[in-house]
Amino acid sequence: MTTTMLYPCVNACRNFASLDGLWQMQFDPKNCGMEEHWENGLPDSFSIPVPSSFADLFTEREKRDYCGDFWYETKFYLDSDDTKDVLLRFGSITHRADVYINGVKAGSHEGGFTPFVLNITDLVKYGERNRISIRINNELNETSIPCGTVKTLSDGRKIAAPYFDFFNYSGIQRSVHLVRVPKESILDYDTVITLNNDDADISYRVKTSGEHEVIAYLFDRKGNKVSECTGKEGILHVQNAHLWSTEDPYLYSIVFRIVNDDQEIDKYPAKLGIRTFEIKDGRFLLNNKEIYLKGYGKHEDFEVIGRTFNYSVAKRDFELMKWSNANCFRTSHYPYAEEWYQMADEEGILIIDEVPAVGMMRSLMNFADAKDTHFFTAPTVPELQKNHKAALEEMITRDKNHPSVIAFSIYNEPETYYQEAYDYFKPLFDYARELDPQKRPLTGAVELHSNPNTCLCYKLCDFVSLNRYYGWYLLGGPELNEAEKAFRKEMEGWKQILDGRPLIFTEFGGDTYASEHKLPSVMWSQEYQNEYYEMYFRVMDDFDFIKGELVWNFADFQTTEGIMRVNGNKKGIFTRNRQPKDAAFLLKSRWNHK
Ligand code: CKU
Repeated sequence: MTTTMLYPCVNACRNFASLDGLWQMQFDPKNCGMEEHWENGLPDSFSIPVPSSFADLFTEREKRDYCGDFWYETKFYLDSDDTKDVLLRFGSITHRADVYINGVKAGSHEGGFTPFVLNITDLVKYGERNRISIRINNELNETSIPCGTVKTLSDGRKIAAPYFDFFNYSGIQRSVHLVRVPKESILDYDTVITLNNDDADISYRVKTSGEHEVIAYLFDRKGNKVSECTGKEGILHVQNAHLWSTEDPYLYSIVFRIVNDDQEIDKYPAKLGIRTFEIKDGRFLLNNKEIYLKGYGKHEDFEVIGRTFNYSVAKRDFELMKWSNANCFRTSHYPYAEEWYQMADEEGILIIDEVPAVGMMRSLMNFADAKDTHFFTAPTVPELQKNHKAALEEMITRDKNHPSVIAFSIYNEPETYYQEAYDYFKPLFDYARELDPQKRPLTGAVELHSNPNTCLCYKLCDFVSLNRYYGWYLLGGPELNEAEKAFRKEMEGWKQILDGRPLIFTEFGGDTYASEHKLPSVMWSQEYQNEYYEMYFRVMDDFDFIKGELVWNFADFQTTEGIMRVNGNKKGIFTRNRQPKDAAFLLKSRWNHK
């Protein structure tokens, strides 16, 4: 059978077992694992939690900063069941993996932020213990996203040198599932919603691995069946549809069944929100009503757990977003764990979903040293584009049915001012439009060098997304008034060329130390963070093509070490342990009426 990215579920037809827990791990700095056949058993391993970002678990710098090959191993047991296939599903492995079952290669995957699924039915020994061995590699390069490089130290040790501003957390960072599905099963589905007055039509398509009939059902929250349709494609009519919105994130259940007369072959249930999202006359419309985007650029990042998904941290983040009257976040700079999207559907928070296309300029100092690196002329570009395309496909395939996902972001801060960049991105935008059944708006975020006079790629976007640091990286502190003037001038430029596209800010902010207060303000103080944001809001409110503001960042987060960062990026509105800085109250009050 072909693989499926559907999130695992349990019912009479299918089930799963979690393989999360303590696995075995071994670093392979000499790259001898392959030669010595570590796929048949790790010679000198230690235990490690799965899922986890391994870096911050250790007390030794060499382990935290480890870059290169490393191996994971665990065992599992399965009873035989001839009626089902066995799938091994990884929520993500960062950045690439070769997977072996009982010493036999089962598959590989490139890209650290999307799931991959291997059909291991023929590799499993039933009624016996089985071994999963994985060779993982976390090196950065210019052929895969996110981009960066590797520095080799004089003792031969490698360290990651990202062209981006977040720590290169890696390992098996998301859950692992052993999934059992019927031989003939549901592989994927998509939905497109249209509203007709009070009613809605849900056009659906289901992909299965067989030829039997499919029936689709829609149930309301109380479990009452509200619609039914037979066929692999069809329309579920919903009378008096209860719409999904940020104020009232009502979710129905959509259920697909494969049937053979009275026999149920497979069944897959999922949540479904009835909503439309589009751009019209330069405005964002959610269910035909204008919506202004308010919120954050985020990271998957927390003390000790790094980028590992944790329900409690995520719940706290959603509570803080709602407390501050935000309605949206961008998954800067990579697709997040699937549970984020499930929770956003429930909580009524909108998502701009971003592919890990970050670091597309050669910068080792958080972009301050980067400009004109002619990134898109390198011989690595065709391979990079192939991996970028695959990451896009995996993200859109995975996330296309979430009501919370309103847009896809195809890049963060590449050098968009070269024809080569346009030629690189054009096919990726075309492909994304083809892949998304809901035809969500597409965007990409750009830094200051991509401005109205230089940017060639904004024309590919349905809305323009700007990352701007007037008053921080340039014209900061005593020059804040000058920053405001320069900022206004740039906005006048965009006004001339947007041609009906809305413009939003996907980043603006300044590093702020939570313990720092000063009157009059200085950069890094809480007072300055407030003044900085007040200046931005003054300017933004004077330009009506601006339709959203996502501040940078939701919370302080870990980065690579360097003179630009004080144990991480401190632009958070909240501290890394999720307590408010003063600016949180400013945003809360503004977003209460914006
Ligand atoms: C942020 C030009 C802005 C680039 N932007 C990218 C983001 O990942 C960084 O964290 C800047 C910053 O705080 O410098």
